[in-house]
Amino acid sequence: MELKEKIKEIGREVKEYSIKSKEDLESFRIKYLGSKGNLKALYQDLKSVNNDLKREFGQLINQLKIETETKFDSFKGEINSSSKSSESKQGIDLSRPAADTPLGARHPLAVVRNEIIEIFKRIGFNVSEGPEIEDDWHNFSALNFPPEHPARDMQDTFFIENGAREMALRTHTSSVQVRVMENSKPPIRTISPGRVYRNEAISARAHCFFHQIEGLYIDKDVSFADLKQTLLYFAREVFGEKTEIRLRPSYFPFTEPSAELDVSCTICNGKGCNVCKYTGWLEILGCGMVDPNVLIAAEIDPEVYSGFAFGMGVERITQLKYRVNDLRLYSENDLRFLKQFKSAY
Ligand code: 2U9
Repeated sequence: MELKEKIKEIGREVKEYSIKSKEDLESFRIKYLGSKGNLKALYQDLKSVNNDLKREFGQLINQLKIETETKFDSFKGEINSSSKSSESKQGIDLSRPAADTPLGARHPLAVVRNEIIEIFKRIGFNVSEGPEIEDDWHNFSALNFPPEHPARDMQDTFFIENGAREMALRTHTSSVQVRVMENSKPPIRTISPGRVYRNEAISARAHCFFHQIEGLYIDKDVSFADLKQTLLYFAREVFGEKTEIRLRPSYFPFTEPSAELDVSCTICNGKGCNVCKYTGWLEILGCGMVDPNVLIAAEIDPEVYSGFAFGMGVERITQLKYRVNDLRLYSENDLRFLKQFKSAY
């Protein structure tokens, strides 16, 4: 057979060669690519071809070699991967339960914050958020803090230089509610959860930041009775339906009259124990009717509208619900502490 015919014939064979197993693949390699294989023989034959045909035939053999090697490589890949997966299929019991993936838990403060948010959402409150770096107006002046009020003192507030303008880390989320009042019209029913900052030495009972939820309701004819009933509903949702409340007079610049809310002790149900210091009551939040000066600052007419407001520390509520006695635990990221709070929220 003429060499050109031979090359074509081997080309056809290579194309049609059926490779179904590792053994087929090895036979294919030996037959065409091996040291005594057909391609080697073709190169041998090429030596005795006339010089003027050498170039053309050489190219044909090179082309065939590439096609043969490509076929070999692609079948090699296929056979390797299919044998691997069939091996692993045999090695694995697919009916076994999957390996346990350890689930994280929400932070206890987030659990309690979310629970409180849901309680107020159910009675028509929305949620508002705002900046943690505030100006004097939203953190103090609009909330009826006089210029000389001690809360503005360096010892209580973290001040920040911002060019010519002095800013502060907000000391309460009431500043968010000032913004809500400025940007919307009554009726307003909003709660503002968020982190707040106070310039305090860190101890078991104090931290330089903590979390608040403040509430604000402004409409026509909002009364102290509305405040009391809202807080009774809240206290019973958080601490159980047998919970009793009492209000004690207090003072805040932004509310008048102001009060503090106690709930019957969740440990002894009011009988007296060391948690409530034998009083039967636990203080949980501050509240009051929004001071007319605060309404005026936000351009809401106090002759037409009235409102109530309240504020609570999420750490305090969490401490009472889960008996956490050291505030530092909330920010130390100790997994032994954090893992204990698996919850729906
Ligand atoms: C506006 C007007 C009034 C929110 C209120 C309190 C009382 C209060 C403290 C509880 C513990 C802060 O986390 S705490 O240290 N808060 O006692 N907060 S009334 O009054 C407002 C809010 C917004 C516009």
